[in-house]
Amino acid sequence: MVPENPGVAQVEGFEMSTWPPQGGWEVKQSTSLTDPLTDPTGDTWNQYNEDMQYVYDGAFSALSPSSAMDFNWLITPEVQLYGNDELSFMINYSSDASGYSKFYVLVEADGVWNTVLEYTDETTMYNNYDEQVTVNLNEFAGKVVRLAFVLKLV
Ligand SMILES: [Ca+2]
Repeated sequence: MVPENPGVAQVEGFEMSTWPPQGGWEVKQSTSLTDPLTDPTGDTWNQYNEDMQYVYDGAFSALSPSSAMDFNWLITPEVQLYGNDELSFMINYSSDASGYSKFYVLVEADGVWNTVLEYTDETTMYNNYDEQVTVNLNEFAGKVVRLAFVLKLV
């Protein structure tokens, strides 16, 4: 049995004074979801506070602008997962007939990235901070993982 989380939540609101956040956060790019990760060139994930409709709480958010090319990865530090851990986040994501941006959440465990959430259907979808997204991580209980938020813009 993997022990349950003793009650410790790791929270990131992107309010820091450096980008990416300290402690092992990384920003990478790739030409597909399975190609090697490379250091970013051009626009990609960044700390953002220019238009508050894209900030859920506080003064800042993490945003990947529509000018970003290829697959843009925002990767967390390593985290020890317990038996009952889950990932929760707020997102401002829109997909409609004018563009089908793709969004993924991946978990790296034992050296392999696993897709645990994907918004890839060419359907109209809005979640403009309307409701929290929660991802069950039971599959990775007991492992040390990294999580990645990946955006592929049109
Ligand atoms: Ca924030």
